[in-house]
This record gives sequence, C-alpha cells and structure tokens, in this order.
Amino acid sequence: MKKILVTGATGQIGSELIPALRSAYGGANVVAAGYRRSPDAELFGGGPYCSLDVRNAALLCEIVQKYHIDTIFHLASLLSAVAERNPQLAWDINMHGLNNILETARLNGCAVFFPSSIGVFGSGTPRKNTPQVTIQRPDTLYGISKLTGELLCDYYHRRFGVETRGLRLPGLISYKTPPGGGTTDYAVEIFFAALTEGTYCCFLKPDTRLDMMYMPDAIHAIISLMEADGGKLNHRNAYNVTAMNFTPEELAAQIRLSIKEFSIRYEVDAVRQAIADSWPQFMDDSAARNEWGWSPCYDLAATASDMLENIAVKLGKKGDGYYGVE
Ligand code: AKB
Repeated sequence: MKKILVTGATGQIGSELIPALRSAYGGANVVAAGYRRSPDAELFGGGPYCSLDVRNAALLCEIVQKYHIDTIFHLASLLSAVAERNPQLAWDINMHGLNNILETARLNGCAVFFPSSIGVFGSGTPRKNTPQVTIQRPDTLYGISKLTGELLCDYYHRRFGVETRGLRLPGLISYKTPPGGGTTDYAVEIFFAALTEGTYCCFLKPDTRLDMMYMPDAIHAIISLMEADGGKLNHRNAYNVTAMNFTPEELAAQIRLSIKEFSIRYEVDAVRQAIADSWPQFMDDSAARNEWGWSPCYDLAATASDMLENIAVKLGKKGDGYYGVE
C-alpha cells in the first residue's frame, strides 16, 4: 500500500481509519473521499480530501488516476436500520458503489478492502459460535447487499486477479464519530446518554446478545488483514472477527460500575429487534486468528472505561482516570 483511497471517509470507521493510515503511510498518500457528512479539520487538513458519491464511476476513476491510487478501502455504505427504511436506495449505494470500486480497481490495478458484516447471516444460521462457513440467507436488504458484496469480491479475485480482502465486522463501539443508522448503535448511544442524562432508553430487549468490537481493534484488524501475506489467506473476503459479546443489560451493569446511579429502560423498536434476532450472538473467528494472527486487545471492561474517559473529556467533564474501573 503506497497510495490509498478511502471512501466513506467521514463515517464511523473512516474518520478513525484515515488518521491511522496517514500516520503509517504519510498524509499525502491517503486520499479521503466523503459525501454525506462534512469533513472535520483533521480529515480535511491531514491530507487530500475530495467529495465523492461512489455511484459516480467516472469521478471515482478520475480520482484513482489523478492520485495514482493502488489500494482502496471502500467504506461507503448504508447500515442495517437505514437500509430497511429505504431498501432501493441501500441497494443503489451499497451495490452500485461496490461494483464501481471493483471495476475501477480491475482497470487500474488496485487492491480493495471491503467491510462485510454480521448482517450476512440470517435466521437460518447457527447463532452461537457461528462458523466461518455456514448457511447465509440474510433477512435484511443490508445483509443481502453485504453477502452479494462478499461474492462479488470473490469473483473479482478469482476471475480478474483483483486483490480483494474483507472482514465480517460486528457492532463497532467508538466515541469519535457516531454510527449512521445501524442495529448495534445502542452500544455507542448508551455511553453518551450515561454521561449526559444518567439514563438511557434502549431500542433492543435487555437480553439481546450480539458480537461487538472497540474501534482501535477494528482499525488494527483492517490494516493487519491488508498487510497480511496473501498466500496464507484462504477466506480472503469475509473473515468472521469479534472481540466480545454482551447484552444491553450486561453493558448497563458494566457502566454502573463507573456511574452508580446510571439507569436503563427499554422501548423496543420492532424492526431493529427483528434484525438483531436474526444475527449471530457470537461468531467463531478462528479462521482469522489462524490465517493472519487476529487477536483483539479490548474486552468489555477495557472498552467501557476507555469510552467513558474519552467521552467525558469530549464533553468537558472530568476525565483522567475518573471513570476507570479497578
Ligand atoms: C449495523 O448495525 O448495521 C452495523 C453492522 C453490525 O453491520 N453496525
């Protein structure tokens, strides 16, 4: 990787992946391309930035050629809950966007990173210790677009030799940029609510167990996979990866260790609950561990205290170890 393009730059993953890539490969070598949100000063000032709707194949190709791009991290996509509200738009952005990226990569000799999701599994899949290779009949448009994406990436690798790689990411927890309309978003919102209101109204049932990961682990996983020796990758486009799994009531109990008066109540959103109920409770990620050395650093306790610390600082409240749990 020498010249990198990141689409979806202003989203939850992009806003943290870009600074990490810029510090590893140099600011000038990482082009950030966003569309729906405006870039912050760090994204805008730390290296090249351009506005790109990934459905615009001509502009995408122009950017790739102008900056001599050799690796594309394609993060632009609609998440599960938003996609269920507008399936046609989700198909348009998720599928036509990926198709443009793969064609541009094929014509210009680029490698591609594609973030798949736990959403590729459906209600017919084993939900506990979900295998790397198993039944995939997703119930949502988001899942269908991610599963089609996995297959399209496999096809471009097999048929045209494009260096495609990808991860099935679980819910991602972070404080820098909010997620944009996913089913796992409660696991981010709850921290902000705990520090601002002292209480949170959760849209999933208390015992809904899902796979999760803290953003520093996700950034590490993405870069490690792209740097891994290709000869060792048997499941190159769709590695199960996870760091922890918990339910809303377990997360609330963890937060209560730092903020004793924190309370949670539940107003279940039927659409997001149905999505969550069709996803794995916890996946088997041994293929990622064995093939390219995946190993997360943050468990629930470490994630919760780091989130509370950093959000407290962001909100101008007491940080400095105040929310850490002994
Ligand atoms: C979502 O909830 O839609 C995403 C995901 C798990 O893919 N966070």
